[in-house]
Amino acid sequence: MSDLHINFRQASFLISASKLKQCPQDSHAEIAFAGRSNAGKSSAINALTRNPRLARTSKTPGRTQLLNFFSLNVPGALLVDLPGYGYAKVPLAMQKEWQKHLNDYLENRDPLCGIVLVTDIRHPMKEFDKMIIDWCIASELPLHILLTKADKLKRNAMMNALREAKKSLPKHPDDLITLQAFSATKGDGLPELERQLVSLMKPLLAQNIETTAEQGQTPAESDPGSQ
Ligand SMILES: Nc1nc2c(ncn2[C@@H]2O[C@H](COP(=O)(O)OP(=O)(O)OP(=O)(O)O)[C@@H](O)[C@H]2O)c(=O)[nH]1
Ligand SMILES: [Mg+2]
Repeated sequence: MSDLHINFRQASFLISASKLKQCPQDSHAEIAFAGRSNAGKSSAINALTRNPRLARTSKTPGRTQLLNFFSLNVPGALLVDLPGYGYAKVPLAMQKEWQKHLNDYLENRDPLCGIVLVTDIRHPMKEFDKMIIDWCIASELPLHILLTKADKLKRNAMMNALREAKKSLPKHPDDLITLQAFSATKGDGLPELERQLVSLMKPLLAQNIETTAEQGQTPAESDPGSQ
């Protein structure tokens, strides 16, 4: 596994999808960034990849309306910027349509190996966040919670918010849920986020390399994903 070095700085835009069927086939380890509209998902991806122009960010909530896929340097390693949830100004019918596709993606996307839930540290764990947390526990999908915009709080308030958020989590298996304070603006918490993502993606990527080697292929030539 040691030659498998995931470099988040080598990320590039791959494709946008509005439904599961359009999602890329050659994915082997995928991490999706979920969260309420305007929480800071796209900004977190840009901070992680050190590319401020990679995912589009905006002061206008509801900016990301599609599932946007970004590929990393290791074949089959993808990050996904999910549409924000709960933006009231989007017509209800459209919100329902997004929700349907989002649910379909979460329920049926085989290469999905973890969720990063992005939530504002000043008012975390709203209804959508709780829904994602419950869903991850029920489906035993690893969840990493980013309490973002931590730069808006003083250190004590930040530590309190982190402690309170931890306490508010429902009962879950050890190691299934991790949690950290984060700031996309300042880059605080990046090493921890990187470490967490690598630990979620690496086993699947290594497994894919092994399987394709057994089949006498290079990972890039490998069979399309298990969609
Ligand atoms: N101070 C501060 N502002 C942030 C941080 N992260 C994001 N923002 C700001 O929050 C706003 C929303 O950020 P986005 O990254 O576009 O949020 P999003 O979750 O992708 O939003 P949607 O695509 O609408 O769902 C922007 O004005 C960002 O500049 C942060 O860590 N600190
Ligand atoms: Mg966005």
